[in-house]
Amino acid sequence: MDVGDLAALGKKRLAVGGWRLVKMLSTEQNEFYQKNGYLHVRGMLTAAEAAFYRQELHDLAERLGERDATWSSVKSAEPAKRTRLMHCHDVQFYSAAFTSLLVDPRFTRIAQGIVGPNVQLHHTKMFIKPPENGSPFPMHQDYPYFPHKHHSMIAAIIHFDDAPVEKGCLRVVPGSHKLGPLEAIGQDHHLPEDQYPIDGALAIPAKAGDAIFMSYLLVHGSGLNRSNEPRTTILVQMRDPADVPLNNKHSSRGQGMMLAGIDPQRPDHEFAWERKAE
Ligand SMILES: O=C(O)CCC(=O)C(=O)O
Repeated sequence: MDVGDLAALGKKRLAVGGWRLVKMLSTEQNEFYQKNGYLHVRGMLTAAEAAFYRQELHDLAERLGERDATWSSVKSAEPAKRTRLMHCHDVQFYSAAFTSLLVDPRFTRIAQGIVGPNVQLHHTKMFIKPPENGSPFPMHQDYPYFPHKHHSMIAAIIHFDDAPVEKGCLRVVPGSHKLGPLEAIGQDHHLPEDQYPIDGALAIPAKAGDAIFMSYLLVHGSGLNRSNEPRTTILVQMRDPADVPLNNKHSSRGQGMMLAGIDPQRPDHEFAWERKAE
């Protein structure tokens, strides 16, 4: 096969799987997302797949040992009253199963439908809310952690077990992404509790295998896990590679990996031996 054939093959692939020709979201899904700032995709993974990923995360949590990521604003001063949140950043660096999941077309097609043809990884996080005392997340926007000029950043929370209300499921304020960046408080950038109580927000109970996609401007949080089972999820944060970060405080391993499409402006890698002496 010569170079000409290869180019033709590339074009053919684009015509078959290319973003311009394939509708990524239904009209209904698109309208719902534009209006509400989030989209609940039911059954993105099968129950068996969700169970496999769940086990991977629980095995990982065991290898890592206790790591509590409870937000400072909800951490009780009294150790006996403390809640717990097991956490790992950049899970795909710990288990290859998650590398595959990040580029699973069932996942990336929805992300493309929201972000556009090119979807770039920002970071991933595992959260396991342990039974009976799994920490809540105060209501917040993700914006202050990694502000971007064009607000293309979205999160997807993929559920590996059922998350009913009593497990501390995700809660959102529908349409709040239209308010733009809000003034946040404290080290963890939460919103005032009296204006945005967790229990006052809309609960989105989810099933194992569901994914919830949302804008980084959407006001969201989640309650305490009071149930007798863990709530197991990963959160994938993604953006359009052409968007412009307003600061570089939040860097992560794997940031910049393309999950779908291309990076139209990625600079060439510079090898150490190519750098000019200062
Ligand atoms: O997993 C959840 O319940 C919410 C996580 C979240 O809001 C975050 O990490 O920003």
